[in-house]
Amino acid sequence: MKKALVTGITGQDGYFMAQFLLDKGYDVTGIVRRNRDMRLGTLEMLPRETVQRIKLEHGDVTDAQFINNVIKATEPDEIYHLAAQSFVGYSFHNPQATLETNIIGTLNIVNAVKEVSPKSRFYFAGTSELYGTAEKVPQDESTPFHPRSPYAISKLAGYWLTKNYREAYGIFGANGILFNHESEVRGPEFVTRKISLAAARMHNGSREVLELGNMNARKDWGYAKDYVEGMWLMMQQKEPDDFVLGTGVLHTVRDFVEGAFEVAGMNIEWKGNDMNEKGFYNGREVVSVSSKFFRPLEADNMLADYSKAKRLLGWKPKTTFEELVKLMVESDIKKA
Ligand code: NAP
Ligand code: F7E
Repeated sequence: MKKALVTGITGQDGYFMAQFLLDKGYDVTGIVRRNRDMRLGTLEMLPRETVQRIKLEHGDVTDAQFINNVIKATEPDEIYHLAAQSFVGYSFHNPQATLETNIIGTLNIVNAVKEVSPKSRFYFAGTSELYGTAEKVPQDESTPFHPRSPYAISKLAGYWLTKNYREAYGIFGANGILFNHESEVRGPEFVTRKISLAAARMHNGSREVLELGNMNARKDWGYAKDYVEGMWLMMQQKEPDDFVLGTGVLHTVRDFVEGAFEVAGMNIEWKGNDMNEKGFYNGREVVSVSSKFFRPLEADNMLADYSKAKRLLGWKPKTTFEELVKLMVESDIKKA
């Protein structure tokens, strides 16, 4: 039986990765941060019998000794390093914590692979944020990077650590360069889930106003479940390599709002521009713009060219933008 170690198993991608690997017959170990309530994040949304099949190790990826011990004891065939401070907006407020978790956490793992488990294959959760202000549209594996946030800078270091340990010590280190991927278990601070949750509450009678930041921001949004399969495929290749995963389709935050409210049975009418833009349903204000949610810098024009993944991994996204919006809002309506 193949063994996998997943960091960040209590996050969005960890939720889908854990199920994917269990379905493939892997023996799965997950790293979980201790908290006083012993909460398990997204894993709590899985059936209890599924969670019981996962071995949990409590610790922090910034703790080198802990990481060394777990990797030495487990000797996993594959390590999916998904743990990160992943919220771009927060990284502007707390760059130090972001860099510590994302850089030192990654260093600890590649170093443990080199020292105590050199046969373990390593996946690094890289991001389209590396492109920042993109010099070429769409972006592929050879597009130059220009990170525009402390988060993106931390991920650039992780990307290069993975490549450096691959080249210097021969570890199997694969870099996924993944564009935005969302789901029904996305963290509530990310814009798609913030919108789907608000649309669901309003569908169920709430009379709130949803405050958003940059409505013109355009993202290449896919479904997280499709992307974990791509991560796994990268780890089944003969040689470690870097791969872009995305959809190749751009939508604005405004498009997401319109789609989500439509699924909730509310057609939005827009009035005003820029900071004065507002969305109305039946004459009532339901969406407004607030400076609170703007960032000092935006990463723009990020559109995936995933042709290498398609050619070499046989990977392509299965879920359209419309299907993604629908499944998120319907899930939130059910839960609300
Ligand atoms: P997420 O939902 O924010 O999950 C992050 C996970 O990391 C959580 O399980 C969190 O644990 C854990 N974590 C954070 N700091 C830790 C630490 N110091 N020690 C141990 N665990 C720690 O992120 P996601 O959306 O699943 O993304 C997975 C990975 O892909 C991340 O590395 C992210 O940067 C990257 N990525 C995501 C996207 C995307 O669109 N989703 C795109 C490109 C790359 P707690 O539950 O304790 O907080
Ligand atoms: O923002 C705009 C915001 O926070 C998306 C992470 O998984 O994907 C994710 O990072 C866009 C940005 O995700 C609000 O300015 C407008 O342009 O949902 P987000 P993100 O920053 O793209 C990348 C690929 C990762 O690697 C990250 O880990 O939406 N936006 N109004 C807003 N964003 C938020 N959060 N809240 C708003 O009210």
